[in-house]
Amino acid sequence: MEWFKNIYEWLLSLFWSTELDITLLGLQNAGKTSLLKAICGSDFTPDSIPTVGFAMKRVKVGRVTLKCWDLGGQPRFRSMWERYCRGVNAVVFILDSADPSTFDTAKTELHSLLEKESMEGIPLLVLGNKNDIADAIPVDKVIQTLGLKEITDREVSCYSISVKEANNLSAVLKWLIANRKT
Ligand SMILES: Nc1nc2c(ncn2[C@@H]2O[C@H](COP(=O)(O)OP(=O)(O)O)[C@@H](O)[C@H]2O)c(=O)[nH]1
Ligand SMILES: *[C@@H]1O[C@H](CO)[C@@H](O)[C@H](O)[C@H]1NC(C)=O
Ligand SMILES: [Mg+2]
Repeated sequence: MEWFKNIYEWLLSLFWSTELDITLLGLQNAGKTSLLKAICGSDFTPDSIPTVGFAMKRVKVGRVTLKCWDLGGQPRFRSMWERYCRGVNAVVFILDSADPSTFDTAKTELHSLLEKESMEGIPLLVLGNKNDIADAIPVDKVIQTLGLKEITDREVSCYSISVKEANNLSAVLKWLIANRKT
């Protein structure tokens, strides 16, 4: 539908013109790179940060900076996370909601991240990705599985999305524009 596409494009331009520093995290295979590509389109040209020592991608478009890396499996780089999360306007945590084998680790990683001093008060958006897959758990199950009700010290929201089908990507952009910590 043409009008729908235009609203999405209008939202995207509003998004890129908002001063935003966002960290996008999740386990490997959750859909981080796909999400970056989906919202950046042809502007997707990440720089890697060679001095960092772990695989972080950074994309800058307009007034938005998105920093992204895999959680899990690299505990010795945890101090780096502090550095790259400090002062961000929002944290986006993405889960593969169709892969139950990752749920426990995802919950542990998310909660240990939120304990970090640099994360204090930073709004959190949790995305249950791959809702185009029949087995994907619905949003209430994502909330339960990740223990999101236990998080009471900040703004938390959760959407069920599909990067592949572009389900709820508008809601993600709207949330980030409206709920960023300024
Ligand atoms: N079915 C489906 N597959 C997806 C979706 N998003 C990502 N994928 C696939 O999941 C795999 C991992 O995605 P990727 O973006 O590389 O995950 P990352 O490791 O978090 O960066 C790839 O094969 C993607 O094509 C989605 O919404 N639905
Ligand atoms: C959008 O997100 C809401 C809340 O997570 C969910 O109930 C709904 O099914 C999602 N819609 C689509 C099209 O994915
Ligand atoms: Mg990736």
